[in-house]
Amino acid sequence: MQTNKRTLMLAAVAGLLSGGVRAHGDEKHPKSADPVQKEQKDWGIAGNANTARRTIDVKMLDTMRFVPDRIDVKLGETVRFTARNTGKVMHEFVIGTKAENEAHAALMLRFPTMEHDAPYMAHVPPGKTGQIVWTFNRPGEFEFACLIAGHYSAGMVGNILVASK
Ligand SMILES: [Cu+2]
Repeated sequence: MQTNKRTLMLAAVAGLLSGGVRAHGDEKHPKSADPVQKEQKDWGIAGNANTARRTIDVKMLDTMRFVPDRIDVKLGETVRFTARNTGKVMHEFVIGTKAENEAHAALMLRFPTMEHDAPYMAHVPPGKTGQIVWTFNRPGEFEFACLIAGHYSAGMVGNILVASK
């Protein structure tokens, strides 16, 4: 199945990316490659749409910018993101740490046709809207980024600040 293939590939990528940054070994490892399984990430966890009280609309532009490019959320908040591609080329909305996104973007530059999918990313064709529901249960500064080859380095990135109070 294509979904499983993608998931396995992503798992391999995630393994590569997270190898050097794990500070402790308490992460739960999923037993299967079920794409709907919720896995705790350093930047939060997949959220339930029915607990999202806030929707944030983000535009994705061919000028390699997100509008807005800065989002403040509260610790524990579940947010529904609607990522609208108002341009003419494919864009992505990927939530992560700066380190994770940088490593992932570098990988996408080397393997531009690599398919990837996860609950914290949306691939949005021109004129379409993608949706992510994410629970920010870890405080800190994170990013949302487009990891299409060349877009991240062109500045297609925004900041998410998760305040602990
Ligand atoms: Cu893009």
